[in-house]
Amino acid sequence: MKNAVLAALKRGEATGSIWLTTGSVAVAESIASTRPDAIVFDAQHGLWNRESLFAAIASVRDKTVPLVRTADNTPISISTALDNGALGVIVPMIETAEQAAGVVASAKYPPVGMRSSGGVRPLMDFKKYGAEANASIIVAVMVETATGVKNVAQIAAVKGIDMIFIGTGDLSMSLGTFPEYGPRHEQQVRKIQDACREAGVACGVFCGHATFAMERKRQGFLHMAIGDDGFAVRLAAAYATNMFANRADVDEPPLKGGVQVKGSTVLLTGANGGIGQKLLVALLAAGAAKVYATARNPKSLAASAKKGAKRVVPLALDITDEKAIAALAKQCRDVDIVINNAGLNHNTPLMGRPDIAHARAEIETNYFGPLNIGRAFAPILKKNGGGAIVNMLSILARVNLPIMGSLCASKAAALSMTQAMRAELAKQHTLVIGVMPGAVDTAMTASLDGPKMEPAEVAAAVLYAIEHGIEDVFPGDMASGVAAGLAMNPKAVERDFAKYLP
Ligand code: 3PY
Ligand code: MG
Repeated sequence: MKNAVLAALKRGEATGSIWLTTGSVAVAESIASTRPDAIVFDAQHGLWNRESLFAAIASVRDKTVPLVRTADNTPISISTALDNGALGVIVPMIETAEQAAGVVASAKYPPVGMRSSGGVRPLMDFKKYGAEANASIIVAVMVETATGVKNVAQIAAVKGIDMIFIGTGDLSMSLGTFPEYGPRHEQQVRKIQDACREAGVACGVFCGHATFAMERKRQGFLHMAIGDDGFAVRLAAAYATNMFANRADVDEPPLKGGVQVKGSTVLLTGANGGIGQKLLVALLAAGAAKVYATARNPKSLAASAKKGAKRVVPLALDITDEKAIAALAKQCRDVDIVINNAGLNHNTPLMGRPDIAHARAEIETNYFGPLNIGRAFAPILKKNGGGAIVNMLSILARVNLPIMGSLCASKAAALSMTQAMRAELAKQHTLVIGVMPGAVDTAMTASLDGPKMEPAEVAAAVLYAIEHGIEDVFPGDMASGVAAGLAMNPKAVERDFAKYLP
């Protein structure tokens, strides 16, 4: 009988478990497919019964190590778990060495203990099972009360205990530190760990999430609860529901709507670019009263201005020129909506360049440019009732594509800036939008292969976001797919993008 978690404990290597409370065989099988080191069926607080546990263990045991946190420390709770095929028990609320010795007796066959022989699974090949079980099954007890901590040295010294597992929730209740854990709680946790070290017994701890479990691993704990099924299901559902409802949390009020484009005055930078031209067309079609359309060379806007009759005001602007931005803000006092669309992409890597000239130029245009425009126009927007600022970012603000690494870094800076602008300008009711498209079919991406979305689609998504108050916009299937991937498995997305090297 192989037990990879027991072997790891003996080698002093840390493992992690997902705890299952929903009592669902389907959820158990699905979670096992993610290959955690162990799955802990929680029979103390979870919905498992004898039959569902039997079926669930069958559905996971070829992929992971099935363990059971028993309902309590009675022989029947312990033997039910083991007879169902669990490769270990984690017995809750142990406070004395006597109780710990009782757990060992219930979990081990004679002559070591007094576990009764039987059970559907063990009897399928009892000769083998009976011979191997005592040495292959993990016997863990939970210390999770002040009394348990007081007696932890004696508990750890009980022969046959493989691990003491700390229930941090109950411990904090018992110590009176709940809902904060705090230094007193941590002191007790470390006291348990020290006693385990002294006795040569493994120490595990409940963590709840993987980042904290990594910290506990660094601190020398050997088994961590790293997540649970209730949380996993809720997390994925909440991500989907909240994203779709354009809110951060179920308790947030529904979205209030955005800023009307019809009748508004808009400042649009980079109006002669691939997306800029389509934004201009879309703004006019939606009834914008006036669009200050800027470009470094305003002559390039002549045709658009003509089509827009008197509603388009073409202006020269280099967005890296602070003085020009200040002069523009003096001239355009009636702006309601600012669209920071101008951008620069040298399509070059960060490391494989002779110098940082491209990186610096992209930061100037993609970060300091919109920042200066935002700072210059925020007072105007405030005076005009709040309005909106739209920052044209890229999905590459969220993950770096090394063939254009410096562009990505500048967009990441601009994304962070967008969050700060949003926070600071909330009190003046300015809606701040970050637009993160994938590859768009413009001159900027001419050298790139692969699918690209139409600039008109991006423009449509921007106008929709302005009018509906959507803060984070992922136009198109590429961007929205990457955003979903980043929410689920950011490392996998990073590794995938890392393949695109110069
Ligand atoms: C606790 O934190 O008390 C536990 O038992 C973990 O489920
Ligand atoms: Mg507990």
